[in-house]
Amino acid sequence: MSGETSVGNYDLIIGLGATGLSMARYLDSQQQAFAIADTRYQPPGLAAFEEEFPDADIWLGPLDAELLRKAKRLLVSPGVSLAEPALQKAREAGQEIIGDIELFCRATSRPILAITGSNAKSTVTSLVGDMAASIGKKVGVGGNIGLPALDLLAEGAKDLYVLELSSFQLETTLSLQAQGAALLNISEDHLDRYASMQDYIFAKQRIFHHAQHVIFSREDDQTQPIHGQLAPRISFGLDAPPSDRDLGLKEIDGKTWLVRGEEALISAKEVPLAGEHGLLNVLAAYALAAAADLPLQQLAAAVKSFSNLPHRCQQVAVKQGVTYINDSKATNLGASLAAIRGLQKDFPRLWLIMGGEGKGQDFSPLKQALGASVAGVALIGRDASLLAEQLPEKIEHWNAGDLQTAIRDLAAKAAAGDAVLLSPACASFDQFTSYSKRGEVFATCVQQLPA
Ligand code: UMA
Ligand code: ADP
Repeated sequence: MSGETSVGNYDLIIGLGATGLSMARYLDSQQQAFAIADTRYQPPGLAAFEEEFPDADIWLGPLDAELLRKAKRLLVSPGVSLAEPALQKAREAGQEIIGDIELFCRATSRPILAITGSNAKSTVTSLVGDMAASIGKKVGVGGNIGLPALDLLAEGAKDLYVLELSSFQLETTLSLQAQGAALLNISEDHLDRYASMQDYIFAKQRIFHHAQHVIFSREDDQTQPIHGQLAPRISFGLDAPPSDRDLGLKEIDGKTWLVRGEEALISAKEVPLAGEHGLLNVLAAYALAAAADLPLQQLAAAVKSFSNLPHRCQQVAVKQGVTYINDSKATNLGASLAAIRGLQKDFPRLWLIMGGEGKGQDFSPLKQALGASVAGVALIGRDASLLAEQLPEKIEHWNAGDLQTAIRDLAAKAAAGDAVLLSPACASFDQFTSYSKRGEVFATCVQQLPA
C-alpha cells in the first residue's frame, strides 16, 4: 500500500537503494503505508523502484523537515548518516528512527547469528550459512553481504538466519537478540562517517546487546565486550583455547588442528582459506555454530568444500611463473595487512598494488607492518601519495596512476615464484564503480598478459 501520505499514517523510507526497496516490499506485504525519500535527484535505483511501486510517493533532493515530521517512523538506509541535520532534528523531537535490521528483528522470532567486524564478515557469514545448510538446516543468509535481510522473509520459514551486519546497520538496530553475536576484528574504516574510532567501535559493539552468546577474538582486544554483558562468552584465536567453550589451535601428533577446548574439529591443512587470517575466520565460524548448537563434529565437510568468495585473496592466474591474486575486497588497511601477512609465508617475494579512496584512514601502520618479503608497491588512485608518505623508503614504490599501468609495471618486474597482490586498502570509487568492478578489471588485464 502506498500513495496515501496523510499526516502520521505512513512510514518514511530514506534511501532508495537495495535496503529501501526491501523495506518497501516488507511494508507493502504488511499493508503499511509508506513514502520514500532520497537525497539524490537521480538515484540509480529510481527506475526499478518505480516499476515495482508505480503509485508510491517519492521525494527526491534534500530531506524536507516537514515531510519527516509528518511520518510515523523514519526508516533509514545504512548509507544515510544519522548525523544528517534533518534526522538529528527528528531525533531531538523524539521521532522513532530505525533501520531494516530492526524491522527484521521485530518480524521474526527465529534464531539469528549476527556477524560484524571491520573485515572477514562476508567470508564468515557465508561459511556459517554453508555449515548450517550442510546439516540440513533451512538457513537464510543476508544483510550487508548483499541480500537485504527483509528480503529473506519472503523466502518462507527458516530454522536459522545468518546476518552480516555493518556498523551503520547496527546504529539503527535496537531489538536484536542474537543467538550468537560475533565481533570478528576492528581496524580503521568508515572514518569519513564516524567522528572518532571510539564511535565506530561503539557502533560495532551494539551487536552484543541482548545476545545469548557473545563471540570475540583473542587476537584483538577491541572486539571484547565493553559493556559487561552477562551472556556466555566464546572466544576464538590462534593460540590454545583457554576454556572448553573457546576455539583455537592445538598441535596434535605433530599437526595443527582447529579445536574447541580439547575437541579436535579439523586439521589446519584441510582448511581451504589462505593464511592465518583464513584459520581465524574458520574458528569464528565454528564459534557461531557452537552458539547455535550445531553439531560441530559434522561441519568439517562444509569447511573443506568452502570456496573463497570472489575478490578475497582469490588466485586469478599464474603467468610466466608469477601468481596474480585479486584481493580487491580489501577496502581498508586492516584487510590488506591481514592478506599480506597471510600470504607472505607462501611467497618469498610479494608485489603489491595499493591505493584508491583512503576514506580518511591512518596509513602510518604501513611503516612497521610490511615484512622483508614485500618487494615493491605500485600505487594507484586518488590517495596514492598519502600511502607513499607512509611506505618505508627501503621498499620500492611508485605512483603507477591506474590499475592497468600497475599490472604492466609489475609484470615487467616480477620473476617466477613471486606473487602480485591487488589489495588496495582503499575504496574503489575514485576510479571504479565498485570493488568488484576493480577486481574484474584486474582479472581481465592479468588474463591478457602473455602466458
Ligand atoms: N542515499 C541518500 N542519502 C545519503 C546516502 C545515500 O539518499 O546521504 C541514497 C542513495 O542515493 C541511494 C541509496 O541511499 O539511492 C542507497 O542506500 P545505501 O547506501 O544504504 O545502500 P543500499 O543499496 O541500501 O545497500 C546497503 C549497504 N550499503 C551501505 O551500507 C553503504 C550494502 O552494503 C548492503 O549490501 C545492502 O544495504 C543490503 O543490506 C554495501 C557496503 O558497502 C556492500 N557496505 C559497507 C561495507 O561493507 O563497508 C557498510
Ligand atoms: P567484509 O565483508 O568484512 O568486507 P570479506 O570476507 O569480504 O569481509 O573480506 C574482506 C577482506 O578482509 C578480504 O579482502 C581479506 O583480505 C580481509 N580479511 C579476511 N580475513 C580477515 C581477517 N581475519 N582479519 C582481517 N582481514 C581479513
